[in-house]
Amino acid sequence: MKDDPPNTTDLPSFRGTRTGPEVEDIKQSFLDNLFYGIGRVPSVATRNDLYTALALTVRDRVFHHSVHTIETHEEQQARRVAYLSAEYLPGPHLGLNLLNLGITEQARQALSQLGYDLDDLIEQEDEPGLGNGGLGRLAACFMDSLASLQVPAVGYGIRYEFGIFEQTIRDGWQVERTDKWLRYGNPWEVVRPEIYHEVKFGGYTEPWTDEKGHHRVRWVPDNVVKGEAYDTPILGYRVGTSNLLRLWKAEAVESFDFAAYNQGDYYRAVEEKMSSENITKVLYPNDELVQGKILRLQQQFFFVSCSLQDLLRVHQARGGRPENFHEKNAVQLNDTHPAVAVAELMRLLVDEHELGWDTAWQVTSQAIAYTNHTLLPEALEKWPVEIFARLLPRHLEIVHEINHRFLEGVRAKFPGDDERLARMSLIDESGPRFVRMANLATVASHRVNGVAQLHSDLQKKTVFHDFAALCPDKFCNVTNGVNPRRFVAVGNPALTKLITERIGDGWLHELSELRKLEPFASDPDFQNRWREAKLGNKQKLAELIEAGTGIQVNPHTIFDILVKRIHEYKRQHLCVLQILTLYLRLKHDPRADFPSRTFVIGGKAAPGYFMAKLIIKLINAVSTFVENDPAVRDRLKVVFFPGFNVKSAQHIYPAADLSEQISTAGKEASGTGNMKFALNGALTIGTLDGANVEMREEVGEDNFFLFGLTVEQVMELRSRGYRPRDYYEQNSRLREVLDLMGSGALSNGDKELSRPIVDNLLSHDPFFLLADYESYVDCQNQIGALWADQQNWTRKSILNVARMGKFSADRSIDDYCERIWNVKPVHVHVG
Ligand code: NBG
Repeated sequence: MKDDPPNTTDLPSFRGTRTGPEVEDIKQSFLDNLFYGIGRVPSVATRNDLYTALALTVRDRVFHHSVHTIETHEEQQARRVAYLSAEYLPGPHLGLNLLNLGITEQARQALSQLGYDLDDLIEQEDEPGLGNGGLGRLAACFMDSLASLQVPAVGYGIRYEFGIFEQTIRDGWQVERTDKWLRYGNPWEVVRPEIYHEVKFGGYTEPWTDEKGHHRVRWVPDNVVKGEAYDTPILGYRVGTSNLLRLWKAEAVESFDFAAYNQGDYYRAVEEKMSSENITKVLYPNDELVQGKILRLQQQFFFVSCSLQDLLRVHQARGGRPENFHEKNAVQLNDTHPAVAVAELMRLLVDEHELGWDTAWQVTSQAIAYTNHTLLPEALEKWPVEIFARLLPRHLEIVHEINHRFLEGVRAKFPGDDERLARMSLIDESGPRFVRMANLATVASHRVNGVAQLHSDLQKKTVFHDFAALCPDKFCNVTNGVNPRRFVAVGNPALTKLITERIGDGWLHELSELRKLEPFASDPDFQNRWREAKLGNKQKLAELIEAGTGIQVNPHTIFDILVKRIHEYKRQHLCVLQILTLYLRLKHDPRADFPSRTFVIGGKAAPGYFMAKLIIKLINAVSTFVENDPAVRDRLKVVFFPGFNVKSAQHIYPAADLSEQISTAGKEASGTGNMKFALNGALTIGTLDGANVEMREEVGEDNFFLFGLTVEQVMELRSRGYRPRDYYEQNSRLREVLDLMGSGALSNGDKELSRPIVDNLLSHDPFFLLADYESYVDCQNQIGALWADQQNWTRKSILNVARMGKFSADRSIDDYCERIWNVKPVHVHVG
């Protein structure tokens, strides 16, 4: 037996059977994994056994890349990115890993020779729902792109035992069920019991003087929890690089409290184990008031502390010193969830590594950068000082010290401006005291970015106005992007084949190559095939819809789709107003001249967000209402698609004709669903909000359906005094729709059901639905008219795809590397 770790030249070749790319290799290793990986023979193997054997087969090949990546990165000691995110929504791994390895077809053949169907096994995979929506999905797209661009990176996060709830619909209402994604195990992760860090909570601090006479502080915690590393390899597209997603699971430091055990108190002994493990039990759904939820602050601190300790450990193992940590590490905060990293890195550097405050601050502020993902005031995190102090007494002292020094600088620049000081302070003292996490992140970061140009501009005018006045150069923009490998190549094989036949497959590396499609936009043959691909995707979605809801939809109608988290600012209820407008048109004139439509709406509502849940109920009520009316049933369908997640998204985007991006201008930071739809050939109806603005610039205004107020108009209307009831009174069409909603007709005579929505719209309408209604309905009518001209529609669809190159997450990552991280790719050679 050889004990020394092998060096690169000893590593098994990619072409050996265990990790080889040929059909025979895959067949053999699939059977080996079935027999020896999970101890099953084909005659008794369940579908999940077969899936697991295939996943292990693919994982072997991914690990082959991982070991080469680790070796290369160790050798080169390059600067790397640490992406800190409380959420990741990676979606199912199997299909994408096959694509990235370039062995999808070989695997398909290998399985078919054994009598199995690849697509069937791909469908078997449950996805890790470790995030809420766009923010978590963006983190996953970024991990893919970092690896594909060969940027050394590690994603840090939390291994929630229960991810985002599963959504089912009962009697039209959302019902939440726990997401037991680990039920059948997870073949993609490997636990590393030897990589763990201890995380302290509570207790008190005490000053002491070290032998050199320096003033020091010691934190004496109440309890300590252990974070254990679970690693998932993230392979790039057709490259050697496979980076790590390292998620932390909380464990008790001791499995049993032996003192308690010895006293015979068995239950108290196990209690600590249970309460420690609670920390990573469950993901918090967003859009709820989380203020004061101690467990959430525990989660944030837990994963941040593990991650920073881990980074420092690796840095030192590579010969680095704490004072040059920032030279080797770019730490990105994905929103404010990991913002406590600022105080924790300072604590680690000052208290544990004995750096002076100023040096530690240099290191911290040059290492850390922060991405802001929303301007909604209720989503800007702040923690009651009292809770913060109880859980993180040392960190509160550090926050106060940072604040003290920071405010001195502000005072010097703006003497006598106490209001400014109060606004910029890390502590909100206007009422009960809070720690403002966005301010903490902003003060400490060398860069703060928004996620679309409009959002970044608004940031400087609104939430970060004072900070931008102090240091304008700190603020920049990086427009979001999405992963075309997952959302086109894996999700939409028909379109991928068509595109690749015309322009080759270079677009999967460099999305701007899609431009080469432009010359074919009016080519009748290409157009026909384009429509055929779309129709096939719509047929598949129709099957899924029928299986999930029992509703039959006609793939020849316009598939008009709105999928995203349910929120009033995203205005799913504006879409409902449009549906009822069409309904009433049909009732008034059964031969009304507009194309038949299938509306598909999907998304989860936060369990505690009453209005969002009511909107789901309303959509379902409208769905049943039109379905029960034989006079409209064939012209208008409304489907609420239950359980929208990454996996179902991969079937939904490819089937859309029309993408609804209808948030109130100024509210959606970027949106990324908008990009996924357009890349799959949907035309967009949208407001000038988030990344819609840039998408419209790229695809051309003729190829984008714009409606609604601009940000400036919204602000102007608000300051003038918005009176939604005026719109109701002046627009008879709108009045009829709202009256229908309020009449109880949609809900078997129950007038109370939609009352909160109708009342809210008539009296406050904080998201300006009524103000935008007319423009929206007019725009929808134009879209209906265009549908009749299929050639023109298809031409616009092709042009949309051709001009979406900018919205690859690869481009976003390039921008981050250049504008924020100063990190360069490292080529990994796989033998
Ligand atoms: C969301 C925004 C989206 C944006 C994603 C990713 C949060 C806090 N923000 O508009 O609402 O696309 O972040 O940047 O989830």
